[in-house]
Amino acid sequence: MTRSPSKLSGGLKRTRSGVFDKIRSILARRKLDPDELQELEGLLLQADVGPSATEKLILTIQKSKDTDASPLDILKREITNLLTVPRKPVQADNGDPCIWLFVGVNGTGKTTTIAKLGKRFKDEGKRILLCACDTYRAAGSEQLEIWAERIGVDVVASQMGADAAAVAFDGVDAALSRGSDMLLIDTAGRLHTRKDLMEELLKIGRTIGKKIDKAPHETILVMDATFGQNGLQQAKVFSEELELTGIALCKIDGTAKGGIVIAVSDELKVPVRYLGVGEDMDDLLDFDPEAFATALLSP
Ligand SMILES: Nc1nc2c(ncn2[C@@H]2O[C@H](COP(=O)(O)OP(=O)(O)O)[C@@H](O)[C@H]2O)c(=O)[nH]1
Ligand SMILES: [Mg+2]
Repeated sequence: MTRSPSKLSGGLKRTRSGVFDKIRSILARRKLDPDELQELEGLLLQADVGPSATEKLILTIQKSKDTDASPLDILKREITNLLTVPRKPVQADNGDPCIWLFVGVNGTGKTTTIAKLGKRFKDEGKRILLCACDTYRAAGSEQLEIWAERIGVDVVASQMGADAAAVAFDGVDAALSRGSDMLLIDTAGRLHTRKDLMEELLKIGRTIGKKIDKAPHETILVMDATFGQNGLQQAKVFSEELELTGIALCKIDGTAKGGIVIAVSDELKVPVRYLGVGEDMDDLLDFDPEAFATALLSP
């Protein structure tokens, strides 16, 4: 995100001009009285920061009321802290393709995010292969195939109704035989039940792991920022079942409640890695906690 601060502040426009404008004006005062603190608490909740993170932020401001630091700086620092979740990277063994699995509810932005990342990695000179395991919906594979053609990378796909783990198996085979650097695997977001979906995702994971030690190396949960606290509840289900290594939070441009990023980091303890700020291919930003906190609290 440091690379494109203006894209970041553009993506956060709705959030900044909504609740965070009000938050900024309260914080502009040097000392906050109890009423102002309560107002601030209400605004943070309104911005979807969530009860747990809101409480931490308010407590930090309260505790530092006798210091010289401005409430705005304190809030910025504490938001940065809450957003800083350490990564636990799993390195691919030498020569193995790096396997990334993308999971999440339907419509959150999985396929689009894979296309954005696929293009980015390709532009960096990596050999990219995509794999379409959303065999549940007719359009599931097609969308990924269309993106693959647009960004000029290959894709392994199958018929609707095919066994998703079998498609993942073929994808890994193809990545190995073609010497791909990375395999990005798209998955379904909805099956008959939540249990079916989780079992399918776990089966895909096991299948990949049998072929390549330590794979999948990344399991990215794709979330829709406009879902707010509901999205967070859905995310908890995924994080209970799967070893998530990161979160891509899409459609931050479409919400005034960008505070959800803080709730997600605080409650899931999974690092937000990417922010989706639009539908174009270059509308995906690397997440940087400090840059985010600064952009959130800037006019
Ligand atoms: N505004 C905006 N739209 C997005 C973003 N990411 C994805 N979308 C749109 O969200 C819709 C669903 O995305 P898709 O990738 O098909 O979701 P999937 O069902 O999880 O694969 C599409 O119309 C995308 O263009 C984003 O960051 N911002
Ligand atoms: Mg999709």
